[in-house]
Amino acid sequence: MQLDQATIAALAEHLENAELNATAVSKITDKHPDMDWEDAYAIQDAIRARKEQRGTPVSGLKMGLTSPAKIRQMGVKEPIYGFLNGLHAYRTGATIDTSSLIHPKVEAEIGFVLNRPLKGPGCHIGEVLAATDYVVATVEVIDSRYENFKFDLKSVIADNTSAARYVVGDQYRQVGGLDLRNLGIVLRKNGDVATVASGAAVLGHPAASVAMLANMLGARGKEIPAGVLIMTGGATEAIAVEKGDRIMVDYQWLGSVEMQFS
Ligand code: OOG
Ligand code: MG
Repeated sequence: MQLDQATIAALAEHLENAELNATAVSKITDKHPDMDWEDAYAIQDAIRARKEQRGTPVSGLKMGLTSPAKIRQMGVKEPIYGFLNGLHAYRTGATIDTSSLIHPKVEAEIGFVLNRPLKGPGCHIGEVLAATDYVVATVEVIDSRYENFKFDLKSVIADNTSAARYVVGDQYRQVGGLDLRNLGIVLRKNGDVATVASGAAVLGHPAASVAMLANMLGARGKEIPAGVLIMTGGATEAIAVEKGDRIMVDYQWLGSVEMQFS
């Protein structure tokens, strides 16, 4: 760790305020170029603790930067993880208010829910599939708190990986017999196809993303709990949305997820 506790607390407050006030700020590594990975996750943890102290439920975990499309778009190479805010969960068909967001984008993701906890090291796809209760179609609405949606890895980890809202489909499928690598995804914006992907875009297999999460958490003495939503990261690149836009994402075998922005 390079930062002291007071600086970590101050940066957590700064970034959470940017989220709550929907105002962009400059990336924190500009002022703290020496911060390290542990500092970045410590700031994220402090934001999580602030929310939990206020009674905000943490409803799950997310991986990010797990597909070539996202890596190309954001210019940062390594998978990262964050947490999901239960107050920001929506069901398919929802209307999402853009006035409390800075510059939202949507990305199609495959969600997993486990029936037992998983902890690395050594977690692999087979273990994830054996522990999966169901998979579900999800769309994440990301909203970086950084100006122009530009950041480096440490800044975005501290900013809870741009997590803002998420929308969940209404078909829960067991993984037995599902070829998750060949699960086709078509994302349409206002009726036009904006981007397409396949499950294999996510680290070769979306369950590999869950395994990587278990291993990343295990390295920090933590685990993935059973029963929470795990978002495996955008299979597609993120598509900017604004007031009036309609998004519909079709997932082979998992139904569709729709939302509109007001
Ligand atoms: C960082 C969050 C990445 C994903 O699914 O790749 C993410 C960002 O792109 O702003 O959630
Ligand atoms: Mg995402």
